[in-house]
Amino acid sequence: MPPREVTPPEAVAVEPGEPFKLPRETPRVGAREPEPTGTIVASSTELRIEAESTSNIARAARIHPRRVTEIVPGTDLRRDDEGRIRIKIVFYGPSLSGKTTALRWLFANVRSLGKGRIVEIGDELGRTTYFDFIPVSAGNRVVFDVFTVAGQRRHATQRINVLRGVDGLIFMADSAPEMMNENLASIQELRIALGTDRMATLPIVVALNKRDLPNAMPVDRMLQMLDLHGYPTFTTIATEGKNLLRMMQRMLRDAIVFKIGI
Ligand SMILES: Nc1nc2c(ncn2[C@@H]2O[C@H](COP(=O)(O)OP(=O)(O)OP(=O)(O)O)[C@@H](O)[C@H]2O)c(=O)[nH]1
Ligand SMILES: [Mg+2]
Repeated sequence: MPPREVTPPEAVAVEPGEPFKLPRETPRVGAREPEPTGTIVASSTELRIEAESTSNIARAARIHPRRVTEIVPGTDLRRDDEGRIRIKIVFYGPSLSGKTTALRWLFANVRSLGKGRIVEIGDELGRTTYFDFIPVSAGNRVVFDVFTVAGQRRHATQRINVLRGVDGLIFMADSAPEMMNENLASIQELRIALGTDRMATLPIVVALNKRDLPNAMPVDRMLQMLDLHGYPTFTTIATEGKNLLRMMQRMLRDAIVFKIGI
């Protein structure tokens, strides 16, 4: 059966720092100057984020344009005290898209890889306030440091800081139509924070999560709106673990090939 077409919601006005709400009667575009916090701002006509403050946060977080050595496999390796190569994987995406749920599932269910302790820095409602983290080892040569970011708009600084030194990125979008604005804002922020050269060369895998929702947006429509056609894409249900392992295997493989060249 062809996917049912769902009309995405119009972008709506959101005050800086305020949680996302569905359309107001009167969009308050430009009602207040955005505060210089890197906060994502959506407007009724276009979705825009505070580009300058996002770039400033990225600069402060020392996310520089890629150096040539970084794109030549095997030339920019980080090793720990035990001589193991460390590869950093980051789950990025808007709040509530399922990043922590996916990491918890992988932590609980993947037996073939050695895992350290899971670290979650979140609030009492389970929303990440800084990051979640697990080290995952593949043999005794490589350790993947797997992080999730804090997706809430107000945690832009923490989120962008986690991107420093990223070697592989999973962009986890929410398939709920009413979350499309959040997905768009998040990918825009990511593009600004990483810069176009890094976006073009970094191994990136797309996870379209919450595919169990009866009104999940059609895959093609999501990829087109987010301009993510061409990346390896997985439809996932993080609460059930559906496709998470396949998605993760692809991410680890791409990151290792990119980083080490094997
Ligand atoms: N229906 C459905 N719910 C999901 C799925 N994945 C996650 N959820 C639910 O979505 C909510 C948010 O999940 P989290 O994993 O905490 O989201 P997050 O992306 O870590 O959010 P932040 O930490 O704020 O960035 C939880 O109630 C999850 O149970 C899914 O595939 N389907
Ligand atoms: Mg989380």
